[in-house]
Amino acid sequence: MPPELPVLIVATRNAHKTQEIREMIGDRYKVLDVNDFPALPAIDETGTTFLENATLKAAGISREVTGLILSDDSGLEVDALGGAPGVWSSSYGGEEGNHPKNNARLMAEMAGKTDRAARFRCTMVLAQGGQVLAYFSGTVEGRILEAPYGAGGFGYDPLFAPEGHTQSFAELGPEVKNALSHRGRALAKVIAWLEARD
Ligand code: ITT
Repeated sequence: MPPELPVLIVATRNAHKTQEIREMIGDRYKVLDVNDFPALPAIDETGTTFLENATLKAAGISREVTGLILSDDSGLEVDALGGAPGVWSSSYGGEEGNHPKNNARLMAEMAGKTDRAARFRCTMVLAQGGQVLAYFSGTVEGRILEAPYGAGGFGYDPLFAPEGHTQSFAELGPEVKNALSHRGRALAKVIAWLEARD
């Protein structure tokens, strides 16, 4: 029998985030998320920064579940919108986690804007037993497209083309996205930290 992999629990209800993290972690860890622990309470994201919310999620879940916890708080910052939707990316369209409504609002707000510069940011926090172990961040610069393109990814991916590409994250597919993305860049630092520790 092959040895059991250590477990990493992602403090998210967003299965897309978990899937991307699972693909990038490979066979280093068995990746679960809070959907695998239905009795867990929801964590209120009352922070005003990615780091505050990532810390609330990782520390909160690590008080409830034994083991290594990783949180991901992320969002899209658009220069022409003064950095919005930012920390509030998930509910920009008025309803938490409603990606079509979020994208429709982004398209409406960006109508006629010539400055299309934007970036995704991701902050990750590792925690265990209620204690924060370390935090990491990753950013990818890019631009907001004039219309949605592609069916891959999630969230704002059809509307975001990373620097150096004309296609959206949703068109480029998971391999290219993971290699360039805010989440991929933050997670590479997490993996390096864990490898140095273990
Ligand atoms: P959890 O809090 O349970 O982790 P969530 O989706 O609500 O799930 P956040 O509060 O961090 O997570 O909000 C992140 C939002 O930012 C997400 O819902 C998308 O709207 C957007 N987002 C983050 N990463 C993205 C990505 O890789 N591609 C497209 N949109 C992304």
